Amino acid sequence: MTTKKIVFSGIQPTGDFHIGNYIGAIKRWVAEQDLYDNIFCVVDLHAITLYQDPKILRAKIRQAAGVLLACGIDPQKSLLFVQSHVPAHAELAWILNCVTPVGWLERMTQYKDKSAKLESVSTGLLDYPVLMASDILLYQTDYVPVGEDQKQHIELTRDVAQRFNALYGETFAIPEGTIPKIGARIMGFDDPTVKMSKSLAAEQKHHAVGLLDSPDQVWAVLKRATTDSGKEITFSEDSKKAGVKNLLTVYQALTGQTQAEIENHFEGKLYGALKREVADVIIEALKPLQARYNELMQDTSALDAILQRAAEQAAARAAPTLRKAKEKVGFVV
Ligand code: ATP
Ligand code: LTN
Repeated sequence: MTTKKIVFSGIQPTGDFHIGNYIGAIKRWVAEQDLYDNIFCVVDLHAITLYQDPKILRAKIRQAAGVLLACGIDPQKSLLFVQSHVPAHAELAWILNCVTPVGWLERMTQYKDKSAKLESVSTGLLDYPVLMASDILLYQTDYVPVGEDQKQHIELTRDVAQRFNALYGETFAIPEGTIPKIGARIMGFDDPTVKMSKSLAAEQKHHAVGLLDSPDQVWAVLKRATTDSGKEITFSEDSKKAGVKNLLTVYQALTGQTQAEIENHFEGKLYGALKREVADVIIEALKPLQARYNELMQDTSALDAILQRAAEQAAARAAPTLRKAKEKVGFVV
């Protein structure tokens, strides 16, 4: 029997999951479930690096887990749990903190972007990537499927693992980030110069399509999507055409068609038609998952039971690596 490679990935319960999260990450988690030994985590410890209203956070954690199950994460094939339910994540993060130079963290572009907008920056925000390294390294992960924005954090995870291994001896597997070929960075529909994100979606009405949005809501966003003053519908690299390219990329990721097929299909059509067709493809993709979500959330006790069982299993799987790390640094274990 060949043992399957281990996949770990996480998502923050910081808002409503959007089509960028789906295309960049969740869709692949689901599609590749049979190939790997999968561990997926709702990273609530990461979420509080920026203040969250406690009541809303509690609801969003369950919503996040519910949406992932509705998207097709199968608890028979994958562990799906909540990060704070497994204390090993925070424990290993502390140990890794002690081998991570502050300079490495200050260089992270996500930290620079997020901290620039704040009056007061928490230590947690700076430390965010070390906690992420802990998530990944605890499970001897081989692959980390994420969107492009997480590439730098995965590199840091590898550096931290290598540094720990060099200082204390072989302890952690060195993971590899896997970025999708299509849709690694879906841009905001209202502004194709910025990455679509949950935080911007909360502030800007026409920024993103949420996975639980109604057909009317989807169309309200799509019909206002930023395009340009031209009329060619092509996958052009011209920065002026970034809006059109973004719409085509969403279309491509959801239909699986080639760029040539898509450009052919839209030849001679107007931007209005492009927006309508992209909206329809999104609405169709969301329909089945929304139906499953509504069913699942009627009684959240089943969901809570899944999360609890998975947390126990995750804790058992994390324990040997945490113990090894503690032994290596010289703790009495
Ligand atoms: P926030 O605004 O709260 O930082 P986010 O929308 O950036 O949230 P995350 O929870 O940070 O979402 O990311 C979850 C997963 O979705 C990660 O793998 C991330 O790389 C991916 N992802 C996030 N935004 C996009 C995007 N616009 N295009 C493709 N993948 C994305
Ligand atoms: N930082 C990630 C979320 C995350 C993650 C992880 C992703 C936390 N821990 C471990 C992959 C592996 C983000 O998407 N913002």
